[in-house]
Amino acid sequence: MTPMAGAHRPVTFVAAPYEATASFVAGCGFGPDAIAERLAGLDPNDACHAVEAPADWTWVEAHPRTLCDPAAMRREVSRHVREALAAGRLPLVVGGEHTVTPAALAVWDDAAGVTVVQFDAHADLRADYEGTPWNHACAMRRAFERGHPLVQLGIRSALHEELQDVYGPAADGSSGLLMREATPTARLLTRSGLRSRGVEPALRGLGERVYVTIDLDALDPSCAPGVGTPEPDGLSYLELLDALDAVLDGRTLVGADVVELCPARDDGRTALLAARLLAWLADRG
Ligand SMILES: [Mn+2]
Repeated sequence: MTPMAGAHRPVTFVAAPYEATASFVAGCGFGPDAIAERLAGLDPNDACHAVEAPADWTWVEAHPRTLCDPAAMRREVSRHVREALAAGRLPLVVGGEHTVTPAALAVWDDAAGVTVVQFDAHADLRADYEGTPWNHACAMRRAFERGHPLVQLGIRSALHEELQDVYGPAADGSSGLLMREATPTARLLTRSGLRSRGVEPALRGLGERVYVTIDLDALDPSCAPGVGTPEPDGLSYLELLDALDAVLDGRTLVGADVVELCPARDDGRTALLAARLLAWLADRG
């Protein structure tokens, strides 16, 4: 049966304004509100954008912005993601800091069957940071420990120690690394690796079900300045969409998140980009 045009899965945006461990510039707790405003402003009749505003979407607040208890956050985000899935809806989590990702992932019992594809400037593989394992700098370590195959793309800031914990020692110990691989499945393509090799080497043999997490600092600060920990030499918006196209080619998006928008650092362009990105992800659901 041919699906009807526009017959996408309905979407639930799960706002998770969690901000307990910002390490540089605070403010990502205000990210979901800024994105909600831009999402509401997307016009389904806009003729110039390939991606329309999602036709059927709801917005739920997983918890209040003042919440800073990580266990309560995980419980509430998980509950809302689980409810969305049970209702046949695609859950798209809107952060908040990157710590919300492991909370969303907790709903999939078959972790090995759900590959996590992360776009980020930072590896976020630390065992703990500033006294807690629930720091944003540890988000992907938690996902990896849960047993999710992990693909990290566009990384340009990571410590030798955190990489070594997951990937073992670098073959040549150099800082100019392009790609790292580990068993069970984890792959990291640095920004340089992504530029020189393209995304395909990181996607070989990837499973069919994918959860995508996008830390907005994966993008170049020139197009996404509104983040708490900006890093030079990021992806362009188009590069990100092209890479996402490759990731989702022949694969199913089970859920996704867009995190780390910091409105205090933004002039509006990052919030708009985040809203368009979420509409794009909704379109792939
Ligand atoms: Mn991150």
